[in-house]
Amino acid sequence: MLTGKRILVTGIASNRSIAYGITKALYRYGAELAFTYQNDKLKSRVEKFAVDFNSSIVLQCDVAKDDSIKAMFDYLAKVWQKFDGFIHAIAYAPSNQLNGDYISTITREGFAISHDISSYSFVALTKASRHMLNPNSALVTLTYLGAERAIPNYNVMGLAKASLEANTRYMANAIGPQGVRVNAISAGPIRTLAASSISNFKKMQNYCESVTPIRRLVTIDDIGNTAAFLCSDLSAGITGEVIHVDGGFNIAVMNII
Ligand code: 0WD
Repeated sequence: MLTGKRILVTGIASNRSIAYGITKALYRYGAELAFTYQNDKLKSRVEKFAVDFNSSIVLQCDVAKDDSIKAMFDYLAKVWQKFDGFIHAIAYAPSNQLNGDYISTITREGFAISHDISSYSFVALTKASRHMLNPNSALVTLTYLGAERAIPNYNVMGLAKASLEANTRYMANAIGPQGVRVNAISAGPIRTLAASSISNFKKMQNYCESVTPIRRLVTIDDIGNTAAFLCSDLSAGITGEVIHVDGGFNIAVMNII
């Protein structure tokens, strides 16, 4: 399904990361992979993962900095002049933004950082690499239901995800004529490093599990399989979409009765 496709994966922080589940699926379906890591703390870990997926392309990239994005793609261009898309699995808000009453908690700085790292970075990566993207490339990002509904403690990250979803549509419209598709996966809650900074995350997962139509939480492999489909030509007619991979949680209400 992905043989001959070269895909760059961002946002692996551990083997629990959604990006790790996506990597497993992309590799299983035949993609050739390259990876980025945010900082030196994550370097050796991502290098080890890369070996498992038969890749030697592991590049530093902090999406908060345009120089870092440019340097990463300059380096990538030396090994891959052209490639077929990337996975954007990056988000950040200061932890003091993700706990308590939304109005009291939000700050101008928290708003700016969360939107910069969690939404702007998606188009920033695209701006810096569009000349390297083959026709039939696919860009995939990760969002959450907090973009559409008010969810306790998710707070400003919900606004940033709403921005990311609009970004997905604007990017899809702008780059579609070049043959590139852009989609988002709205994942159900999964215990990862990023999720651990959200207060009462476990409680939220227990609730989800009990009311979700499929009566289980989704896994990084569920997300990975959908990402592989979105990167493949099987999804050639889909762009600008937000696809929920949440076991149907978003379509149901009243399941506690
Ligand atoms: O329940 C969940 N875990 C959900 C996550 C539900 C729905 C969506 N998502 C989204 C997240 O919001 C994010 O966009 O999925 C994406 C991946 O998140 P994840 O797999 O849950 O989290 P994690 O394994 O922590 O990876 C996110 C990584 C960072 O990890 P840490 O924990 O070190 O912050 O994003 C990276 C970093 O590696 N990251 C950056 N990368 C480059 N430059 C930056 C940055 N400035 N900031 C964060």
